[in-house]
Amino acid sequence: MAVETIDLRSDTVTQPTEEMRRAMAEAAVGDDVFGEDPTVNRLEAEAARRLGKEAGLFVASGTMGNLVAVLSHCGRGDEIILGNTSHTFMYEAGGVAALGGVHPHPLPVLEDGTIPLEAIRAAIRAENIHYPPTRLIALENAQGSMTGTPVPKAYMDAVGELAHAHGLALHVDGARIFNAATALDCDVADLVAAADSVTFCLSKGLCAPVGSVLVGSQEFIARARRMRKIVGGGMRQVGVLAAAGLVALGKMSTRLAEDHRNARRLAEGLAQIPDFAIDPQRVRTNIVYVTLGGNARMGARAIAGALTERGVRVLAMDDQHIRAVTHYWIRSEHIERALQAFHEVLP
Ligand code: TLP
Repeated sequence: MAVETIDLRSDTVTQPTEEMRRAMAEAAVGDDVFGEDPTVNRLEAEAARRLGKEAGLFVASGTMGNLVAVLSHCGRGDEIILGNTSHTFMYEAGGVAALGGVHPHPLPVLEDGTIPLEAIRAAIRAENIHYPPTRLIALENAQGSMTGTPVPKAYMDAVGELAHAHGLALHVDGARIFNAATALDCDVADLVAAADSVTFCLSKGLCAPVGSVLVGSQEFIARARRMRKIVGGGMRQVGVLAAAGLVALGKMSTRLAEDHRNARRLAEGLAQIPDFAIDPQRVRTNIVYVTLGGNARMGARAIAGALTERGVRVLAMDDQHIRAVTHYWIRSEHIERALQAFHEVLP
C-alpha cells in the first residue's frame, strides 16, 4: 500500500473538503463581471461583514488582492512603506512596481512581526519635489517571515492612527488573518479595525481551492473592481469557486487552533534535534521555521530531500532554513510521524 505523503511545505497545498466539492457542484452562478453571480455576491458580502468593512471583492489569489489594493490606493510614482520581509515586497514578483509604477520603501521587520512606529514615522516623506509622495503603509498579519507571528491589535491601531494622521491609507495583507485572530483570541474585525483595506485568503489554511477576498469601503472596492478588471481578474461564472470560499469562511475559519497546536508540537519535537535552532514558544500560528546551527550535519536542502524519501515534505528556504506549515489535512499523528522521519535523517 502506498504510504500517504505528509505535506508540510505550505498550507497552500490543502485540498478542498468534501463539503466544498458538493457546494461547488451545486452553486448558483451568473456573470460576475455584470455583478450577477449570486454566490460571489454572497461571499463578498459575508467577507465584508466578518472583517467589519463595507464591501468585498473576490480575487483569484492573495497576490492579486494585494496588487489590486495597492493599485487602488496609489498612483504611478507614489510610495508604499512596507516590511522588508513582507510577502508583497519579497514574493509578489515586484508587481506593485512592475504594473503600478509604485515605489516600495521597505523597512526592517522585527521578530515580533512589527515595524517600529518610529521607523515608519521617519520614512513618511515630507513635501519635497525630489521625493516620491508616500501614499500607503502595508502591514502583514500574521507575519509569514517571522514564523507566522500574529501582530496584536494595539500595534495595528497605532499604525492606522499614524497613517491617518498623515493622510495615508493602511492596507493589511491578512493572507492568514484568521490564524492571527485565533492566536490572539480576538475578533478578526477588531484586529483589522484600523485598516482601510485587507486581503485575506480562502485558500491556505481555510482549504478553499482558489481565492482571496479584498475588503474595504464601498468607494474603495468600486475602484478595486476596476483595477481587478485591468489586471484581467474579472471572472465570469466564478460562483463555483465562491461556493467553496463560503464554506472556508464559515466553517474552516473557526478550527485553526488545532493547526496551531500541531505546529507547536512539531516545533517542540524539532527543538530536541541538536542540529536545529528553534524556540517553540515563538510558534503561535501554523508556521514553523527551523534554522540550522553552524555545526549542522546536513544542509537544509539535503534534509528536505532525505525527508521526501520518507514521505515527509518540507520547504528548504535556502540551505540554512527549513519551513514546515500545518493545516487541516495534518493531524497530530502526522506530526509524530514527521518527527520520526526527522530523527531518522538526523539520528
Ligand atoms: N505565500 C506562499 C508563498 O508564496 C510563499 C506560502 O506558501 O506561504 N501574503 C502572504 C503572507 C502569503 O504567505 C502569500 C502566499 C500571499 C500573500 C500570496 O497568496 P497567493 O499564493 O494566493 O498569491
